[in-house]
Amino acid sequence: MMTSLFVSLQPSEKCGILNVTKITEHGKKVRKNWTSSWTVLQGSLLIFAKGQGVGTSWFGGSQSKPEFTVDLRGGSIEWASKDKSSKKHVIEVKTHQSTELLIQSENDGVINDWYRALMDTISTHAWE
Ligand code: I3S
Repeated sequence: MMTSLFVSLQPSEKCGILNVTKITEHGKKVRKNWTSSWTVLQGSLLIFAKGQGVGTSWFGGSQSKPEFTVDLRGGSIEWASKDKSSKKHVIEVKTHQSTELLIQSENDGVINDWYRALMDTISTHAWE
């Protein structure tokens, strides 16, 4: 008899490499600093680590650690307008603490998947 193994991934759990910059921190505008970041969506948290490239060690490994984390509960996302960035495929993430980030990928399939996952997260993780 066959045994099936089901790996249950929540729709809001996702990881990959994205370009990211903060644009506002606690309501204050900050200078853009685009960096390539290993990005993890886990529960309501969006976690960024320094880009290590695909296939190298991840959190818990010796080479990569979380740099910055935002809680998406109470936040919102939208496609960034042209005045926010000249890049294409840019999502603007606003947190409840008035920190704003831009995340971007050159690949529209990749960024569309992130958009969906972030939307799912924001709509399913309400404040407890
Ligand atoms: O919105 P801005 O200020 O035109 O953003 C650009 C600048 O941050 C620029 O850096 P410097 O002003 O430090 O040279 C960056 O290199 C650009 O990437 C920023 O614009 P985009 O449109 O790429 O988000």
